[in-house]
Amino acid sequence: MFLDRVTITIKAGDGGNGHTSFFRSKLTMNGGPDGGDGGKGGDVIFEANEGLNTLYGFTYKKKFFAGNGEPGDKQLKKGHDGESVVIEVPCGTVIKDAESGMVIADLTEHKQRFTALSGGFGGRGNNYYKSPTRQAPHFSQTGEKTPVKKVLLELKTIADVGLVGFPNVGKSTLLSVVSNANPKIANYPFTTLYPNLGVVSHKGVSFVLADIPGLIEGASEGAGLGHTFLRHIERVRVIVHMIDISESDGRDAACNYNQINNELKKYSADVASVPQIIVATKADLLTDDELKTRLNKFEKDTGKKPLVISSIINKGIDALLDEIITLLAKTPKKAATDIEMHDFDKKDKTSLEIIKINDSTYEVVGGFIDNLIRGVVLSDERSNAYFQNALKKHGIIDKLKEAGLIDGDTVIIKDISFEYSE
Ligand SMILES: Nc1nc2c(ncn2[C@@H]2O[C@H](COP(=O)(O)OP(=O)(O)OP(=O)(O)O)[C@@H](O)[C@H]2O)c(=O)[nH]1
Ligand SMILES: [Mg+2]
Repeated sequence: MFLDRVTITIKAGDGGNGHTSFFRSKLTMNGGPDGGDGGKGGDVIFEANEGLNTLYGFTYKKKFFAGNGEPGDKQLKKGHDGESVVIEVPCGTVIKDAESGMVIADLTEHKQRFTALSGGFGGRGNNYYKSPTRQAPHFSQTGEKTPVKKVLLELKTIADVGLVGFPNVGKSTLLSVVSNANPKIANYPFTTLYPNLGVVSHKGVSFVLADIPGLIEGASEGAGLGHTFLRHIERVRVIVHMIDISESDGRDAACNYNQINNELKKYSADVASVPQIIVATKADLLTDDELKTRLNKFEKDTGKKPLVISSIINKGIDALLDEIITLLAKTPKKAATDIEMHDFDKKDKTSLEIIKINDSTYEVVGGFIDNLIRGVVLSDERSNAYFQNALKKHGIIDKLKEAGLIDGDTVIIKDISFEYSE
């Protein structure tokens, strides 16, 4: 099975919580704070692998969560870091933020890696909070929490040359004749259901040739096997546009040629501007005179003079390969997909929203609060006092007042609520 587009869910590991403890021994009853820091959460990493050529592996497994950091412990023991998760994808996989549709990575080279999400920081143990004025901090910091994200993986075949044309014109046959590939060939349309790649060596030059499933009118809008396969010619440098000059399917060759070009244009201006070599196939099915007449008509209708081949009797194949390597030498390699500047891995530490729940109750939510509360243990009086001060210092109390907060109202923050007094 071939799969070239899939959405998966990923999450970096949360940071482990810091620990609160005090040193104890036979001789020391009231030692200093010795709570260790929590471990860092694992990362989510993508790695390209040339041994894969489909995203099929994601049919059943669509969730990839890295390990959480372990909590710190007494005696200043730091928690273990969470294990990173490495997700293998085929070369040519473009990764997009499923929410915004923006491209965040394009993995083209074997073993190329991209860290999509980094793990949350571990919380500080109480030892960190000791100071000359605070000898015995009874609180530690919780680990940083990481969000669940969705990414869209899209496979865009990496090949130098793409074979394009109506179904049944002989694309797979040509691939099988010139390369090491062994695609399925049959005398009916849509035999090829996904792109096949083959390596061609000709006069000391080698290039990758892709056989793309047959296109028909309306492909750019999803007809036939649809535009999903047009994606696979986005990266080719040369298109070999194949037409069946024997017209064995009863369709006019020039008309087919124009229709395919229209589909390419409708799909993208970039694809439409890729240099083309036009190839008239199945020449062996015509007499010399018939062939001449058909070629003249094609030239009159389109203004183009195709190369003539027959894959079956090996006619014109060498000349075609000559033409391909000449054109490839003149055509620069395509630049990698533009990565849109987009902070996909951004951890929200600034958002703040006040929700009025009823006349006398307000809730404060957002990344700013989540981050602030990490260092707070509300059961600890001093920690709580620090938190209340921070709410004032960062203008949150003022914002609540603007929203209507008065003496005696209730404020809810995360899983605590308190009565506000001036
Ligand atoms: N006589 C003749 N038949 C050919 C030639 N090339 C291909 N064929 C035949 O045409 C039929 C279709 O060939 P394929 O290579 O499967 O065509 P395709 O373009 O890959 O078709 P789809 O995968 O359906 O898009 C098969 O029966 C081939 O044997 C040729 O040069 N001459
Ligand atoms: Mg085919």
